[in-house]
This record gives sequence, structure tokens and C-alpha cells, in this order.
Amino acid sequence: MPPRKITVGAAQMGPISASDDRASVVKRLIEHLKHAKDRSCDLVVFPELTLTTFFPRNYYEDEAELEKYFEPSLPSPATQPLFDTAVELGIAFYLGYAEKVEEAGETHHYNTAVLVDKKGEIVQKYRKIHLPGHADHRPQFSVQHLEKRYFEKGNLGFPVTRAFGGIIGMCICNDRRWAETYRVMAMKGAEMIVLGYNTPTRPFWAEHDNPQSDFHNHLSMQAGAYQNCCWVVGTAKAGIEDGAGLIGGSAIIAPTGEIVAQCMTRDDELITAEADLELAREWKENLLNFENNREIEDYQIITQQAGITPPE
Ligand code: CDV
Repeated sequence: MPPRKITVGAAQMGPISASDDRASVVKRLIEHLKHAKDRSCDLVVFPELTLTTFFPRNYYEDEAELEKYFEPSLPSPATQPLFDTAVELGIAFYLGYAEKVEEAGETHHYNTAVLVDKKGEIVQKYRKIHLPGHADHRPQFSVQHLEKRYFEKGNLGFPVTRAFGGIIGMCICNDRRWAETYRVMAMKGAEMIVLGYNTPTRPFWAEHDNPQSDFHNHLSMQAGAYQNCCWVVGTAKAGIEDGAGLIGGSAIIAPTGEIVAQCMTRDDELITAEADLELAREWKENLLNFENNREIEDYQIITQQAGITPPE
């Protein structure tokens, strides 16, 4: 089969302070798109919750203060220039943001990402399923992780969509640590999985940084790529945000599990790679071949229980 190549970019963002407005962030995203155009990108992947500081690290008493991090519409007046530039340059993009939405007369809050095609149309939306952290206030920790308080679990499953001549899947940050995330999308034919992340250098249960956090980031994405024969593009928001550290290490990973491009800074940095989606199809068909080799009768425990049942 002939190659099916797309040029993909991971547009890592350096820190965004709580005092930075949307316009200043969008300006940085547009700079990324311009560089991506110079490198002939078809698709650019931005981080999780791209438009603001990683606010779930803070406990907010004042609801109005929390609400200012959410987008009631997308595109919004502030993000319209990003959509316009992407159309002008002919680049598709993945964007993570905090979504506030009215559904069936109720207000909902999700940690969301959209896939926007080269015409500026949202072709796929994903709402984060694996929400890490805690819902209760834990003032004893300098860095909290309140995703379970501020967001509802996503209600759109793990979506894949036909785009750019292939099949693209979406997830967000903590999802990348769960084998099931990749498998579900691979079983829907995903040839490339795109994701954004905000990974604190200090775990929410500790008062010291995790020395393995960069290693675990790559380990989970490389394993997901190899075990499911798909490309994985993971993009960080990185650096010291208002005194709290976030890892970098944004990476483009081939279906072989190898990293083909990786960010070296914890700042705004674009990496790109030419990804042949045909490689994913070929490896899926030959190396693993789910249809011939998966033994589903022995996997039932995976969907029947969440926890662990050790022998008596
Ligand atoms: N934003 C995240 O989902 N962060 C988690 C941390 C809390 C472990 C992550 O998996 O990187």
C-alpha cells in the first residue's frame, strides 16, 4: 500500500499564569501555527486546558473566580483569531479547554478537547473520562489536584474520527496512563491518538517532586503506541506556573513505540514529524492482528470490575 503521510506537530506551551488573559495565550498559539505552517504541518496538537493556567491545582471558595477559567462557547470572541488563522494557514488542530455547557436545562463542566479541521469546523469533541485527584479541599498540600471537584466525568466515550486520510482518536492527560484508553480506540481503528497534558512535577499526595515523572510520561505513551500499533502525539503545558512545576517532554511516538520527536525545553516549543498512517495499519494487521489473536473470553474481568480481587 502507498504511504499515507500527515505532518503533525506537538505545540508545547510554556507556563501560563493566572493573570494571563486569553488574548495573550491565543497570540502564542497563533505563533505556533505560523511556525507549523513553515514546517508544512497538517495537524497541530495543543495541550490540555490550553487557554489558562492549570487551575485545578488551586481550591476556589469563590465560584465566580473558578468560572472565569471555563469557556461557555468555542470559538469564543477571544479564540476566534486562532480559528481564523488556522483556516487561513490550512492547519487542523486539537485544543484542550475547560467547557461549560447547558444540557437539558442543567449546567455542566467538563475537561474537554476538540479536533478542528482545516476549514475551522469542530469534527470531534472529547470530554475527559479519567479525572485524577480528589474532590475535597486538602489545604495541607501546597499543590492540590481538584479535577474531581471541578469537572464531571466525560460522557462522549473515547471517540475516533476519519480525518486527514486516516482514523484519529482523542484523549486527555491522565487517560494516557490507562491501557484501556488506547485499546478502546485501537479497536475502533485509531491509527493516531492525539492528547494534551498538564502533569505536575509534584504528585498531589506528596511534598516532593517525583523523579520518575518524565520517564512515566513517555513509558505510558510509548507502551500505548506499541501495544496498539498507532501513532501517539502528546503535548504538554510545561514549566513553572505561578510557583508550581509541570513536566514537559511533549513527544511524537511511532507505532513501533519509538519517540521520533521530543521537546527539549519547558517553554513554548514546536516539534514536528511526518507520520505515515499506513505504518499503523500494517503493524495492526500483522504484528498484533486483534481479530486473530485477542482472547476475549479471558478478558471479562476488565469490564466487570474496577478494583482488585486477590485470591483468598
Ligand atoms: N492533568 C492530569 O490529568 N494530570 C495527571 C496527574 C495528576 C497524575 C497526569 O496523569 O498527568
